[in-house]
Amino acid sequence: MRKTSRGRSRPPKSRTSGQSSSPVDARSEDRDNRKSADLARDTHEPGVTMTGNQGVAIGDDQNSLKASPRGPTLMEDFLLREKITHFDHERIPERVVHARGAAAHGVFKVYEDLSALTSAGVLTDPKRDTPVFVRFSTVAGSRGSTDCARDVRGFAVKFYTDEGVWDLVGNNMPVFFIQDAIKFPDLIHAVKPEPNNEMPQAASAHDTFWDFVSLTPESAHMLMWVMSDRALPRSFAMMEGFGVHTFRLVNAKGKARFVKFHWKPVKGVKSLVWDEAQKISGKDPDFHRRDLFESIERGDYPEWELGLQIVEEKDELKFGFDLLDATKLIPEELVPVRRVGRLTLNRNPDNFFAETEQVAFHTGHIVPGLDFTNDPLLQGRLFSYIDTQLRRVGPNFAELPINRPLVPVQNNQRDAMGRTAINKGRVAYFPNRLGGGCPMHSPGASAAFASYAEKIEGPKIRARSDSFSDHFSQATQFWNSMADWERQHIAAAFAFELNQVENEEVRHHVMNEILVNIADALASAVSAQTGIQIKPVGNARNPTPSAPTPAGPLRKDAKNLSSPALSQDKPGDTIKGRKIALLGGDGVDAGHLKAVKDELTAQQALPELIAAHAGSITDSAGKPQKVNRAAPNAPSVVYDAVIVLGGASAAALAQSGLAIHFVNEAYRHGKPIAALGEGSLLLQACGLGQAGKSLGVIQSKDASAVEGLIDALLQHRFPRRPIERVPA
Ligand code: HDE
Repeated sequence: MRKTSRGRSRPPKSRTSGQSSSPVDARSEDRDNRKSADLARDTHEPGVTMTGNQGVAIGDDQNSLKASPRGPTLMEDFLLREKITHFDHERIPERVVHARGAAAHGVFKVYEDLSALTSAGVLTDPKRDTPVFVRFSTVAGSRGSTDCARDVRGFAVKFYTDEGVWDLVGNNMPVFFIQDAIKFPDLIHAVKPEPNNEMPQAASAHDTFWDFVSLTPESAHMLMWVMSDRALPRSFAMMEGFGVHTFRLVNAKGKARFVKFHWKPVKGVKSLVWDEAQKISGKDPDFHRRDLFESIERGDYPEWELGLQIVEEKDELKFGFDLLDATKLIPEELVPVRRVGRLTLNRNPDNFFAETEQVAFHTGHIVPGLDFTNDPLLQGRLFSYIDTQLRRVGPNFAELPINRPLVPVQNNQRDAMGRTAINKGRVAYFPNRLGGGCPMHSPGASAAFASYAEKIEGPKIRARSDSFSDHFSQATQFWNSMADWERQHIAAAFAFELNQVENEEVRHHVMNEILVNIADALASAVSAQTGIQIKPVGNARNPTPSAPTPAGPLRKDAKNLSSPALSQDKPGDTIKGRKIALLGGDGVDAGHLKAVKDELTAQQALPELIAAHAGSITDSAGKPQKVNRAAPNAPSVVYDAVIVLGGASAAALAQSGLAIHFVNEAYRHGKPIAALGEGSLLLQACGLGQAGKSLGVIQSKDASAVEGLIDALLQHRFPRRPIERVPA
């Protein structure tokens, strides 16, 4: 009677609904993915006959057992109790930070043998496909919050290597707010919703956050990143990833070098704008996870290259900042990023809870060939992650299918809640004779993990190195590296946040202890938008007198530092995966519609026809055309560009408030706009008839404007448009 099949749970059909041929490849790739095969052992089909948890068949799951049809429910009803109590226990504690996330399976492959640098198999064997599971997240919001909050994004990669699990638990920004782990609970308490009223959700724009950072000048550099558009990624696939800390690579001879890890997105680094992000948070709070899920389903696999910045040990102290200080980055212009391998995400999880929620990352999951440094933030994380997994997932978290390594786990750790292994034998200790000495130390020295024998000498002391005290030079460097429009966005973001802060003293201190020390132009732009006066406190050498860990002297060249690699002001080379709204209606020009769809689909972009209602419309040739979304369900904020099609539908669109708002809003957010033939009527109704190509507005009598639109989409956005008077 009990008929639960234990094969892969995914019916092949659900993977072939995409537009490209790649899902077929996905399935064959997937069969070769050893972690997918491993997970298949625990993946279940729904089965045909319903049973209880003990396997007994259930005949009625809709009525509880009662003393007569209108009588009380009986305690005897073991099926009711089993179902309800299991339901009551369905949740585990959400992550204290990074609660909201989305994840995918994939594979990593190194381009060439890096054994000169490391003995880690994942980085030395170019033939090896290492399965990975990658989870992206926001930091401050709770599990049900929005994807598009202004926030850092987590970028956590679990590599299932042949030598054990390696977790690279990074972010989409290369630096962090604080230098020492002991400050982390304070930072998080400050940024999370305020404890008296649990507001605001998933936002740093409130008093406690700015109070904390105004007294924590080491956060200045990271503040620049989170106030920049990097905090508003267009897609997970369009953001960089960073290991943040300096790690070590160690080769088979025991020679160590410092390394910074980077993930470089193949689609380039592209962002939303703030007004758009806020609106998406209402219209589609799942914007990023939907984008990730759908792109994988259709075979547009997100990809990144792994980059390494290598620093020889002898060069450790040559940079003018400390490599152990996580508030500093190594400019790519000083140490180039060597691209060494490729990460491809090609399969969605089967079950969000079992995989995305229960995956347990830990900075201490590393393999031979890698090692830590003394970065005090990293050192603290080494305590925190194991602790949080024990609390959140339980003592046997490492046994769960998503967490277990592909290699056997053999030790004398035993028992505890939820244990699945049935360990045989009477021996659970080492050394032993009774078990033949097993499991014993790894005989091949190179196969075993050995900590790098760094020489450490010094007093036991609760202090911070002076080399960590320049809190502003790299914040200035970030500002100097930005394009004009990126600077405007940063200043506007600071202004937005500070305008939400009620306490005048906090506002004053952010301005006069932090912003004035980063850049005069930033301080005056924020001052103009917030009304906070620039009145420096303290003296120039020690500009943050009230901070417990005040700033030290700046670098002499601070004002001139710049790292052009940090700017997003560069065209991309693909429009793959961009969503383009096609505005039409009954009588839409059939030729336009076909030409536009063909051209965009050939570029692997995603054209969607939007009309007044769902179902279909009739084109100028009298043929029905499927509508992808009804206008009220299709906000412009979830599209990358808009094309107003020609034909009889255009006149109606020019009279539609919804259509006018759609185009105005797209214009305001810098999105490319094209009008074909009569479609120009809608642009005129928006007052955009004269806006030209240089502003990303393209008009043509025929369908040729679509080519201009594709060029414009490669620019991503037109942030220099005059938008002050745009009513959207
Ligand atoms: Fe985390 N962090 N963190 N963090 N972190 C967690 O672990 C912590 C830090 C990062 O998708 C927690 O499983 C401390 C830096 C990511 O599951 C917790 C400190 C960076 C994720 C924790 C930091 C990160 C976490 C919460 C200061 C970038 C999500 C739930 C020393 C390099 C991983 C959990 C996922 C998650 C502690 C700072 C990245 C509590 C104490 C710096 C991507 O252990």
